Amino acid sequence: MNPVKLTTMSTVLALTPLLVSAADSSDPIVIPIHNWSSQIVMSNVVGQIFESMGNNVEFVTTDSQAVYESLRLGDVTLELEVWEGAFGKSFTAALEKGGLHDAGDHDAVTREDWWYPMWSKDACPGLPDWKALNDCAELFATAETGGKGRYLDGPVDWLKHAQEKVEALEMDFVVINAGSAAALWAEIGAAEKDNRPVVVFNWTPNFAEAVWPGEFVEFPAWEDGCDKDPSLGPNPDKPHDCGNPANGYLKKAAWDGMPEKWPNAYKVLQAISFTNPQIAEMAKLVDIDELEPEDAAAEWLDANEDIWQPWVAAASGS
Ligand code: TMO
Repeated sequence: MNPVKLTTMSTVLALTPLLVSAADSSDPIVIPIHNWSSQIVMSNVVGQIFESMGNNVEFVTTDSQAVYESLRLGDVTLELEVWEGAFGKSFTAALEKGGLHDAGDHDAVTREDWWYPMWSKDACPGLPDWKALNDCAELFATAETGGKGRYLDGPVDWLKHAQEKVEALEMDFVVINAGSAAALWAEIGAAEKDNRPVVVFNWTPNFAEAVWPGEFVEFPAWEDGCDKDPSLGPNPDKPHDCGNPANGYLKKAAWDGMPEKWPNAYKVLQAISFTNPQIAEMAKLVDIDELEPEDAAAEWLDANEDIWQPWVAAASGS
């Protein structure tokens, strides 16, 4: 190709954006997948929406804390479920370093904390107060916890700081990490058979609330910075002496390069906002109906065109 032609072509290319809206790159949009069902299904839902717009999509399984560093570097393109309780700290730290940004809130309000099914309260009627829970600690003891209560926490990458909380509040509980979300549901299901008191990590929105009525333990109320500043919360010498936010956010996050590289997909990402019932339903399709995440996503999209098609229309029409 001679230089004259090149010049002509780049002139045409330079004018193109004025005539038609910019096209998305054909490189894959990389969507990270973690270890709880709503996030996996939602990621597939959004991936299938992008594919329906002609985009290429790639899913990668990543650690749910390390993902914020990957996002800063552009190794993954977006994150669909930034839960304030579990990931607020990692997300904020990554924002301060730069390279990713807040791509807006979902409508959903979230909570993640110690939780029990209602039969635990029959055995320990002072619940949901955390001091009452602590006074009942031995009711929650098992052979492995030596007279102290057993608290089954989530997988380690959700970093709930339960051990620090137990120490800061001087609780008679032993923290055990579940290997997977499924291990939490197995623990509740096994306890249900003989109404054995249990306390486990749980969250909302989730499928579990439709299966096992229950409540969150009420710890000293969350104050911003309670996870860092010892002076906040009842123990003046230690951080982590309060509950997680009771009305937490659920955010979307994006790599800073996304708007320029995939402008149409980015507009859809901005428009996306899921509600509590929608997210609980996504988890249910996998955890109760036992669909594969991909099929759960296809089913969700089929049943909810009125919800997601306007997001796509708004992005392409403007
Ligand atoms: C991150 N999670 C929703 C499982 O708490």
